Amino acid sequence: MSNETQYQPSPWEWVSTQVETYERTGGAEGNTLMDTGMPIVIITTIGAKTGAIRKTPLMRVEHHGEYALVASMGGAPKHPVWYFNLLAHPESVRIQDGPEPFDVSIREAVGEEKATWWERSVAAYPPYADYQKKTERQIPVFIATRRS
Ligand code: F42
Repeated sequence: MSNETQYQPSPWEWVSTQVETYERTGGAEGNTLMDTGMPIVIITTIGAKTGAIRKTPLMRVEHHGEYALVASMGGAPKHPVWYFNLLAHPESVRIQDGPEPFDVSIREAVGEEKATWWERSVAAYPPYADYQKKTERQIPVFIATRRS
């Protein structure tokens, strides 16, 4: 059977458990990063290679109904795999921030727009600043806008 359109949970158990809890409770539980109390959202992407459905918790960085998706992965030297999923299938991205997921359009932030969203991201989740110091790569930021 093809993997296409099948959900493939993250191989990291703490991540797949968070997604499962969030979805089962419509965002009422599993809605923060561990015990930090800082809110998260779940994004759904399509695997660049497999075509499988991938679900990824990210910190909630929201401003006037738009969201930043910060590909920080704790300041690791490489981009997270979901970054490449976004590039490969930008038309198939959803966000869940509460009970129901919704479709979004995405664009990678550059220049002044990136600087503005980076500030918002660090305000929402201050460790992003440390993650950027830890790595030589520029941490990518996508902006996601709800599709009407
Ligand atoms: N990560 C962030 O980057 N930013 C955040 O703000 C963030 C917040 C956060 C909050 C809560 C939480 O539970 C996790 C959080 N994370 C955050 C971690 C995040 O959820 C991801 O786990 C992390 O960014 C790593 O993403 P990843 O896509 O690299 O995940 C790896 C471990 C993974 O799932 N690998 C899969 C595997 O099987 O090894 C492959 C997944 C995949 O999409 N494969 C593609 C495909 O085609 O299916 C392509 C495969 C390829 O090789 O290209």
